[in-house]
Amino acid sequence: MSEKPRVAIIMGSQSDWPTMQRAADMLDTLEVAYDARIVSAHRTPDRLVDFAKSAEEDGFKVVIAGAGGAAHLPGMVASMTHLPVLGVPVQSRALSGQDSLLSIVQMPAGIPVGTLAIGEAGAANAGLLAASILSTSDEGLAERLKAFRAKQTQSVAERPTSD
Ligand code: RP5
Repeated sequence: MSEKPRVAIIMGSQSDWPTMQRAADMLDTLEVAYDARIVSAHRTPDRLVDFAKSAEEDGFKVVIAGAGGAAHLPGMVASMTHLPVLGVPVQSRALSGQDSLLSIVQMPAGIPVGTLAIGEAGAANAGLLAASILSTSDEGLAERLKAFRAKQTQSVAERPTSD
C-alpha cells in the first residue's frame, strides 16, 4: 500500500500486538493505510509526547491506542491531540482487562477517548470505527464498508449445524 497512513495504531507493548493486529487486519481488509508503533505511556514517555504532538502534522486522521493494565496511553495521547482517539483495553493477565477498560473509559469531561470492548473484538471494532470515521469524506471507503457489512450478513447461516 503506497497511500500515506491515515490511521496510527499505537500500543503500550510488543505483547499488545497480537490483540492490536485485529485492528490492522481490519484496515488491511478495507484498504486503509496505517502505521503501527509501540508507544508506552510509562516506559517511553518522551516517545508518547513526540507522537501525540506531531500526529496531525504527520498526516494521521485517527489514532487507535491499545494498552493493558494501568492503561494510560489512550488518555494521554488524547490530551495532546484533537484527533479522534479510539481506546482498546487489552486483556490483562491479572484482572482480565477490567483494569484496562476502567482506566481507559473513565475520562474527565473535555478529553474524550472512544472506548471499545476488551480484547480482540475491541481491536477489530476500532479498525472498523476508524474506517467509518474516514468514510465520511471518502466515498470509495464508504462503499467498501457497505460491502463488508453485506458480506458479513450473508455469511450468517439461518440455522445452526450439528457437528
Ligand atoms: C502495558 O502493560 C502494555 O500496554 C501491556 O498491555 C502491559 C504489559 O506489558 P508487558 O509487560 O507485556 O510489556 O503498558
